[in-house]
Amino acid sequence: MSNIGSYEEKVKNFSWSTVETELGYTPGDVINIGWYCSDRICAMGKAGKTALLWENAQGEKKQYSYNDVRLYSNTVGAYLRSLGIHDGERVCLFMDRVPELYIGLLGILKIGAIAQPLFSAFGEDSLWVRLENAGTRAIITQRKHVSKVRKILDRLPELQYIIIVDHDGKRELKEKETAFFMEDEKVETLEIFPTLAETPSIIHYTSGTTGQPKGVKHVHYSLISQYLTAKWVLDLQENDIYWCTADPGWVTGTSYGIIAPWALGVTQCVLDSGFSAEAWYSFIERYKVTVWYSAPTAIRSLMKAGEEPVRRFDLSSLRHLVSVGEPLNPEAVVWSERVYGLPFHDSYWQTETGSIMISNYPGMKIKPGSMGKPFPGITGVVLNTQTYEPITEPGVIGLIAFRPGWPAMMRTYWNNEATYRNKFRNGWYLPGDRARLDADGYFWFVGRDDDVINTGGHLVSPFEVESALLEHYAVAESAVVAKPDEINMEVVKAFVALKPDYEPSAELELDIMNFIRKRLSPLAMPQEIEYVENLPKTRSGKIMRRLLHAKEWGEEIGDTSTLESD
Ligand code: 6R9
Repeated sequence: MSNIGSYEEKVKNFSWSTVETELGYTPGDVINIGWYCSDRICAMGKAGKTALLWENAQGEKKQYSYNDVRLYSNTVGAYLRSLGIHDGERVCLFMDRVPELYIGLLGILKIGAIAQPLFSAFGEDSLWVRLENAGTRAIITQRKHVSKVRKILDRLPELQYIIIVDHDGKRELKEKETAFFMEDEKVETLEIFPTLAETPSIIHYTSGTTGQPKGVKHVHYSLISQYLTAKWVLDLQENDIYWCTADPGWVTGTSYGIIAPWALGVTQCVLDSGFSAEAWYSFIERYKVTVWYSAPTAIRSLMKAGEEPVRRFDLSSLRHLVSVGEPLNPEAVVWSERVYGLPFHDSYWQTETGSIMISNYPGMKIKPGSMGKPFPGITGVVLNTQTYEPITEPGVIGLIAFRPGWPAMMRTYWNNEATYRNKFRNGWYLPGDRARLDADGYFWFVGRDDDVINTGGHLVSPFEVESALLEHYAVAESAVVAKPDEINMEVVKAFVALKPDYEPSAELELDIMNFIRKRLSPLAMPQEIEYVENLPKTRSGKIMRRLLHAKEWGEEIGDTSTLESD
């Protein structure tokens, strides 16, 4: 029997206050995610239960009980406090998927500070923009990533501490650096900061079309949504071994890779290593994974690897599969049902929504290619693009919209209230995606309503890449668009006009690619660079990305009346 039971029944009788009661929370009380994910589970008699099974690429293994998570998150909290870090201050987590990242997040939350998880693959520019915007006070990192922080340190006056979790003493600590070992001490008691429902918990950075990345501000009350969605969509149960393949630098890796499973007292496992079909299947076999939350890019890569590796491993422990991040191709659903004997269930949400909004629920009929239906308690519709009124006829494309008010909804964009306000029309929150509804009320994703590139589930802003390209010595101008890709759905493509003294060459192309990889990240790196003499522009001088995009996707170009040279 699934946790949700009947979807229709749950929609009819829904109330968030039932979750509050289940979690022993009364409005106005202290609610602290760090405490809920560790101390409370121990107090429920599960101190000895395994919270985390961890393994890295070298085969090194670690295991932590809920009591370990409680004690070590206390250790992190106490250490940060000893440095003078207090509630409301931003502490960045900049690490590979090491245990310190997962447990550290709870430690930060326990003292009421705000956690800012960032991908360790970020280069110095991507890192700087986000640390500067958040006014981050401390960064917790690993030796291998310190050099990136050092490069930008003098441009970050508010950054006081660089906390290194694996300092080996071989190299001297430099200015602002300090060594910290989570497992050196078990701090039995830590005074939990009395965070309330609306106290900020996490800032997650996400890319938009224009401007710098936006810091999405979440609060401790988001726990209510994350707990229930994980219970009903991921169907997490007492004896599950859960594997969320997402990195906590991405919202999926925190909402459903740290908070939800631990608030439910479930055992989860983490693989700190790159992708290969064999490595993943052998991980599932070794840990007897039962619930698997992954992404379409990974699923497409697994499809490409074929059925032969599937047969070499025992995957019989699997019982429920869920996907997020991009459109899940209907073929992927059909394939997984045939090959694993289980279909992937699509789920749709965003950094801004904080928790799953639309999904295919256990027990509900899956229509391959559809995202499913809104989560109980969520009013989700498709709006007319002109009037912002809900569309009632099935099959008509419009904007996805939600009635605000669910617990995990972002509270604002950090230092950017104007952009936040602009996400609402007629009292609806607009995630910026287009979809259509069918006669049964299922949502079918159509596309984004902006130029943001979704590469393998990661959002890349063309603006950010264009800005970085301009810093390259040979680039005069550039336009960045999405290009279709079999595995990643979209990849970054750059059209580049060179400065007068430079000639196009393959060498220069590689140099530009590497420049972006180092400055931003491997994901933001253009997979292709096309040299052009001039970029198509409007009469007012704006680059017409739409034109270049249409060319890449073989689409109609549409209205070009404002094109400069027509
Ligand atoms: C959790 C997460 C959000 C954007 C979202 C949409 C796309 C996410 C999807 C999907 C089609 C799905 N997206 N899930 N598109 N089907 N099931 O992905 O957060 O990184 O903020 O991205 O990703 O465009 O608006 P985030």
